Amino acid sequence: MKVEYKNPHVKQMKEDFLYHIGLGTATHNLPEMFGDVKFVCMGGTPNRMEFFANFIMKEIGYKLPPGASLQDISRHSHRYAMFKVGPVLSISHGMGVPSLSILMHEVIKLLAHAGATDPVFFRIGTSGGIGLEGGTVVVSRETIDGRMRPVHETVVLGEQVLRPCVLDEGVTSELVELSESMNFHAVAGKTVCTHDFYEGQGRLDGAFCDYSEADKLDYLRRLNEAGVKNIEMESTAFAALTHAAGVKAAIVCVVLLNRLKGDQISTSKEVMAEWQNRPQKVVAAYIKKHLNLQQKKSEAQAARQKNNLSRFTSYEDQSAMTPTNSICEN
Ligand code: R2B
Ligand code: URA
Repeated sequence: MKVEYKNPHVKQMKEDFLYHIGLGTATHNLPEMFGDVKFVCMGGTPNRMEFFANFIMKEIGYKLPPGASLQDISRHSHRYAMFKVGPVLSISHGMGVPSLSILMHEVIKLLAHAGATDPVFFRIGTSGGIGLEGGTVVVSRETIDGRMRPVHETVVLGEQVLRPCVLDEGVTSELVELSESMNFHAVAGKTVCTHDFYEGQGRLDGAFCDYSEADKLDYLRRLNEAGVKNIEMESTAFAALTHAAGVKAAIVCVVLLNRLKGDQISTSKEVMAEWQNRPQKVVAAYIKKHLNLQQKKSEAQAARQKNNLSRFTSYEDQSAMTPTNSICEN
């Protein structure tokens, strides 16, 4: 199915410029550039998403022309970074729901203008763990807000709008299965999305804090009892806006620390870099698996076509000899 934007006003516009990613219908041939996109991978930082683009290039055996290197397609916007490797888009979304939300509007329109079909969206991120040690990977089964509601709350024309957060169960289950075969600890569960890293996540080390350590632990324990595995800052908007657009989505995050034990993140750069690659490995395994399946499907289809053609040829040869005309082959 083609990606669609569900906004009648855009359909009336002569051209559409996607300001924050620096691409437009009048300035770029979007179908040629993005019509083949099947996997949209998003994560916080430009650096991590450039790393992922190079990583997935090796994993799927994608070859650039000699002398060429990956370019940030959105570099002129100075807002988000975007890399394309065959059918894979790797895009940084910045921190927090507002930043992700702007990007989602523009990426969904980008894919709709390009005529892309059936893309799967992934968020590959970092998070704080609830009772989980650093390095653990969490595949989100559900995403809820800081008040434990499964909704993305936004304000439209001065009114509160709540959109349901829905992740794709099939993609999520496959990611859980793939993560279980990796050489690191992986779990599945609920993810909380907050609008702040400090007070929003019950930290004691922000510039302001009007609650006690006991209050903080009480909140985190309540999350734990509700099946929450991690806390981050984009998942509700990601799940709700992909669902509203009718595209499949899943979330895989690594845990940087156990929030039941502390607030500060002081792990070394090297260890952190290895941990941050873990969600990338899970999503890369999914992409590889599905590209292989697609490849096998098209090979089988080509073989069937060849077979049918040769049967048709031999039928013509035979019919020249035997005057039978009621053979129906399909
Ligand atoms: C995880 O890490 C960032 C905050 O440090 C935020 O973008 C998130 O969701
Ligand atoms: N990202 C978050 O949002 N929270 C953490 O504790 C760690 C990473």
